Order: sequence, then C-alpha cells, then structure tokens
Amino acid sequence: MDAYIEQAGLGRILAKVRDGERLTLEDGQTLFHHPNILALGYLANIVRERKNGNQAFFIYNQHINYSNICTNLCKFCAFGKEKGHALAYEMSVEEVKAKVRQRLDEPISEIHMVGGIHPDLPFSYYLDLLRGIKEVRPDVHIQAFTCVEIHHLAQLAGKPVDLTLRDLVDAGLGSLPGGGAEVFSPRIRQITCEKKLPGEGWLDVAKIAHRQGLRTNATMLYGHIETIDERLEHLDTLRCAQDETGGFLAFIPLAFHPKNTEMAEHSNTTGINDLKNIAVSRLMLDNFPHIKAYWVMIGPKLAQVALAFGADDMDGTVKEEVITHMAGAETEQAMGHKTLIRLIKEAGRQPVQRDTLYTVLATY
Ligand code: V47
Repeated sequence: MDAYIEQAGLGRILAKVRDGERLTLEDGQTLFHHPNILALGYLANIVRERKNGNQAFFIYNQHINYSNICTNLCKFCAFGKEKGHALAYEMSVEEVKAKVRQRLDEPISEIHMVGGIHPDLPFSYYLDLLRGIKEVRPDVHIQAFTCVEIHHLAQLAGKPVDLTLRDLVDAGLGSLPGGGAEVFSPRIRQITCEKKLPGEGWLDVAKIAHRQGLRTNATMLYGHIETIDERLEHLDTLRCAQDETGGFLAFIPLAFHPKNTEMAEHSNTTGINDLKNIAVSRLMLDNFPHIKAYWVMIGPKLAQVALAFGADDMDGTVKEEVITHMAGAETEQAMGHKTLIRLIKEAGRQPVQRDTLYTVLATY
C-alpha cells in the first residue's frame, strides 16, 4: 500500500502521518485537491486507528429542538423562522418534559437540545428547560445550546459567559454541541449569516466552556460557497484552539442541504466530497479525539463507508431530527440501535455504545 500512496504523489504526507508530524495548510490543499479518494482514506485511517483502534462509537440519544424562532435567519438554514411565521413554533417547558417522558422506556443517555436565537424568551426559560428535563430523567446527560445560543443566553442573563455557564450547569447542562460554527471566515459569515455571532465569538465561548471543565464539539458546514482555503483555515483555527484548551471531543463535518433555504440554487454535496471532508478533517485535526460521520446528513450507507475514511463515530439514534429534514434531508429522522450496530459490524468495526463523554457503556 505504501508504494500505492507514493505513486499517488502522497509519499511525503504518508511519512508525516506515520511519524505523527503535524500537517501544514499546504498539505491540506494537496489532500483536498487530490483525486484519489482511496489514498486519502488510507492516510486518514492510519490516524483513525491510532486514536480509536477498530472501535466505532454510537450513542443512544434524543434530539429536542425547543423552538425554531430565530432572529439570525441564516441563508443556509431552513429551520429558523421569524416570530409569527406560519411554521414558527416554541415548546413550553411542559411540552419538552412530555417529549422526554415519552421515551422513558428507552435507554437514552443523552438529550441533544438546540434551538434558534429567540427574540423574547427569558433566561429563566432555559434554566427551567434544563431543570425540567432532569426532573423527568435525572440520569440523562444534557448536551445543549450551541456557542451561539450560550452567547445569547449570557446577554439575557446580563452576566459574563463563565457565570452564565455556571448557572446552566447548576440547572443540569452537561456539555455543548458543536453547531453554529458554520465556516469561521468573515467573508462566508457576511454572505450567509450576517447576524450570527462571528467566528471569534464562537471560539471565545468554546474556550471559556473548556476552562470551566465543560467538553464541547465543533462542526463545519461545507458544500456551499466556501473555498478549500476557507475550510482549511476553519480546521486550523479549531486545531489551534484545541492546542490551547484540549476541550473539544468530536468534530462533525456537516454536509449542506440546500432545499427550502435561501441558498437553494446549490446542489447537494456528493459522496466523494463528503468522504474527503471526513478524511481531511481526520488528518488535519490531529488533536481531536473523534470525528463523526453524522448519518442524518450523509446517509447511513455513506456514514458506514466513512468508518474506513477517518470517522470513528456515527452519532446515534437521534429519534427526531428536524434541522436537516426541514432542509430536505431524505434520511430517516431516527435510527434503531440495532441498525447502528449492524451498520458498524458490516463495516468491519467493533460497535461501541458510549455516553456523551465517550465512556464505554457496551460493546457488541
Ligand atoms: O448549527 C443548518 C447546521 C447545525 C443546515 O455536536 C445545516 O455532536 C446542513 O450542529 N444543511 C445543527 N446543515 C446540527 C449540529 C449537530 C448535529 C449532530 C451532532 C452534533 C454534535 C451537532 O446544522 C447548525 C448548522 O450549522 N445547519 N442548516 C442545512 N441546511
């Protein structure tokens, strides 16, 4: 195989990968522009297996989107709606508790909860949401509120981010999901999500969370107007932040879904682009423990293949996905854990059911 990689012109990068040497942005360019996806997969798999062996993780989780009312109205998003819009909704704390109660007979270990930037819900609502979920399901880990939401909540609370996070943790928050990062490039943000918290703001919140002992994830929304350089800058920025704090758990490349968005003229991503983003992310983010192949966005079949291209985690059962489905996702909104186990086994990996912090709950 080494000869094959050398023939593909990737011998120098292979040597670096084998030696655990950090790849440069130039190496990233070479990889993103390289036509040989098998060679990229081979390289990424070296890092994947060094970090996670033959294990492929999944979690028994439930997504809850408490409200889609949003003042940011990003052009790539079909979920966020202005207050008063026919499709706008907000759940009461009781409604969220009812959603949790509905699944008490399932072994859910994580509730993943995000929403829009709501114009007038008070800070107490968010604290009550967390407390309410814990009342119904005391042992569940709540991974909630993106860095963008946390910044907004700090403004509502009238407190600095660290003290806001302390209040949220006291009410039941366990960790932060990776959404809202999009692409950090100011050019992209100006065109696609002008009102959203800038990249530096997102990173500041993540670093403050890490310093408070909270773990967080990170994402990148790819497959729209971003350039390869902008993707690599995004990855490099995350890599530098992780060098500083070590608080990121997983990186999740998010494939853009154009339907029902203001960027509907774009095409869906292709399988090769999806695999490339996973493989190059695995290679560039040498200090991230995990790379997720989020089956909701790239489909279960490609997510299974991605386990050989750098990914070591398929996310989980999800139960009720809304954000990607409003943007035309054709995948199911939930997946049974038996299906996840089968997909992983047939990919030649060992299925490992984990909790949010990657503690092993069961192996199959
Ligand atoms: O923040 C919005 C993105 C994110 C679209 O942390 C879109 O483990 C594609 O962050 N097409 C929400 N993507 C999802 C998310 C996530 C999902 C699974 C696991 C984790 C984790 C995080 O989805 C948003 C935004 O970046 N998004 N619109 C769209 N049309």
